[in-house]
Amino acid sequence: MAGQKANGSSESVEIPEIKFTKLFINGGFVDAISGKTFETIDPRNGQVIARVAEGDEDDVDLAVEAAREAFDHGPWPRMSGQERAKIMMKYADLVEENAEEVAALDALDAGKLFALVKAGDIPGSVAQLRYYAGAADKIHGEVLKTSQGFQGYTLREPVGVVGHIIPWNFPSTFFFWKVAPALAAGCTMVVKPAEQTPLSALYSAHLAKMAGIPDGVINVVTGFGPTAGAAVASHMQIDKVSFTGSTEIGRTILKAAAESNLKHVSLELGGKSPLIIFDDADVDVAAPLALTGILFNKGEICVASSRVLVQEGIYDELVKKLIELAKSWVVGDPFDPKAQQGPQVDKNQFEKVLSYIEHGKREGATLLAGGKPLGKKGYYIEPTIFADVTDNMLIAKDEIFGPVLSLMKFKTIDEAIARANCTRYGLAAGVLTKDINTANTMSRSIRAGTVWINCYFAFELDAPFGGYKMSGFGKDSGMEGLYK
Ligand code: TXE
Repeated sequence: MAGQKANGSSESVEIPEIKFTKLFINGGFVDAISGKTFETIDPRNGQVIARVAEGDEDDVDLAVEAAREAFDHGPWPRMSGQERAKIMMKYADLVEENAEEVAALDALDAGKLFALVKAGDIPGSVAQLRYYAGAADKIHGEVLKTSQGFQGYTLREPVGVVGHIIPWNFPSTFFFWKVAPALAAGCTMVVKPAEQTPLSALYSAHLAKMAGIPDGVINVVTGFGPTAGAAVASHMQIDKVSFTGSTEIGRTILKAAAESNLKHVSLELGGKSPLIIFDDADVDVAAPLALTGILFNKGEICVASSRVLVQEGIYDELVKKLIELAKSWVVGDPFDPKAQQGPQVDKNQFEKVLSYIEHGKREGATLLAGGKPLGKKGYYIEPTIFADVTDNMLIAKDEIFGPVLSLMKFKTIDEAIARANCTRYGLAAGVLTKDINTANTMSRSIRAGTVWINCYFAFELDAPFGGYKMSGFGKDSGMEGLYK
């Protein structure tokens, strides 16, 4: 790595030189056809990190042409699973070897904690590549038991050219969550990273080339949602679009797919996940879990435990502990190893979160901690806790996507189930209890794709991930992520 020292950090983490800022199409880095570029901004200070090629419909056309050619006539879908696996393993090794540089790009672009990205997001991405590499030669169909003397079988075939539209909160993680299973299946693809965080996707495309992934298999078109993203969603030559982002844009994507070529769609959208803490839970375990459930990645995570429901018997004790912990929580420069929370990704998100905090105050929720921006520059926000939140308040209903926790008190298990389900979302939930019957009843009664019992954020490679209700449909991760 070369470059300046990370601003404000107490250790000598060097921020990387930005090497890749152009579109990656058919194995090479190219300017946008329009010649346009856009700024990617450092959320620590609002300054420009780099100017990046601004792809639009014409560039998406070129990228799809390359992906189409690579799928229809190229070697990738025609290789054996083992051959693809070998290249994917090499790709995983290269990501691992360059973990520090990729992590620094995500920290810089998204305000994510450098140490956590290096220790979590990047090893997780490497593991995804290795998991799906292992699956590449095990994609079988079935022999069917037919009547009347006929033989029948099914074959699992790659869906074709896939469009991946990804968000900014986990730039590398989502890149590999989407790319790895598609590679294993023999698909080719066009990735549209979020405009806030284009850098690690371009770097990862360069590593794909080094690993020997044939030209045209992975293409990356950086640019904005309404132009580049919309062109992916409505493209007649894309066979599937896999989207992670807001519910609002999820709806737009589905409409575009319906109105173009009826391409397959999978949507991983927002959430308003409840963490339900019963009287028999250990407060010393529950309080830190509840706090990190909302503050991890500064609340910019679709499964944040943004609603914490606490049974009345331990409510006071838990709230006291939670406030103590929130007060010692360190918000600071994402390159500083002592920081536990960096800045929100951009000015829009920063302002959105602050406006929800103001809503909470006006709606009559009790502010127990935080509630303000932090510092004079950058998009930092204090860890914020509201109590006495009712189900119909906006802060209980909308995905805030920031460090803002809504606390609610409940009496009975039936009340907990009803309130947990009182949301248009259904992505995840957590339950803390020592009673197996309570745990089982809750996990079957909560309408959410994932229910964690006595843990939170317990992501496993082989566990499928996806939502109910307006959190979307389709799956990422696990073998279902490969099949759906
Ligand atoms: O999301 P968008 P935004 C939620 C979270 C957040 C809110 C808004 O609540 O506060 O969404 O964030 C691309 N056609 N999540 O505005 O717009 C866009 O370029 C095609 C939850 O950033 O949905 C980016 O690549 N694509 C979430 C991606 O969609 C379009 C993660 C996501 O951006 C498009 C992020 C269009 N018309 C936000 N418009 C999660 N589930 O983890 C935008 N895009």
